[in-house]
Amino acid sequence: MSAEKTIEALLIVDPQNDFMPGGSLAVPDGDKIFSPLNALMPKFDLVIASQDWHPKNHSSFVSQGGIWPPHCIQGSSGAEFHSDLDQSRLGLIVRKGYLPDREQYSCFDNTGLAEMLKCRGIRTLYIGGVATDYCVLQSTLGALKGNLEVVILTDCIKAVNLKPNDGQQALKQMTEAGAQMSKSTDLI
Ligand code: VGL
Ligand code: ZN
Repeated sequence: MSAEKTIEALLIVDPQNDFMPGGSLAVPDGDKIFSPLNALMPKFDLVIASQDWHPKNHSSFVSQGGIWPPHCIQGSSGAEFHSDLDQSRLGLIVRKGYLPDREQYSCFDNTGLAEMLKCRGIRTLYIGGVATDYCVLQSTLGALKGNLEVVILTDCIKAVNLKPNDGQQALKQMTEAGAQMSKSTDLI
């Protein structure tokens, strides 16, 4: 008899051109996540990446009364994964934000991801990506609600910081909700 191995997945939130330096909604130092995340991929049973995937008239855009510049428009180069992401190990891609009237910051909002992970026996989800204060935060809260254990990779996330403390606040909120914090270097 062998002890049951915990099956673990890595979720990389929105590693897309528009969120990287030079993109339309650039997250400062966003591209620094790739080197540690690529190095971690081989350790996981499943690597998932999400894609913000908006129609041209998405309600989050300033033109529609929202707060964001147009970003991650379906089929545009800005919506593509950044070239530094090692796509060879992606086992699953989750798209969100494709309905015009729905914000969908969370990868677990109406995507079926929690059920899918459960079907594959995954109980622990490591999370990196952008942005700490929006999609990483909301995806973490969604994963915890779905009864997954969550470990945030603190050196593999970057914040937009519309207000200077938003990233710090998000870390606090995720911790209080039950997420663990770890550096990727502690896992290798
Ligand atoms: C995001 C702002 C707008 C994110 C997505 O991926 O965190 N932020 N859309
Ligand atoms: Zn968006």
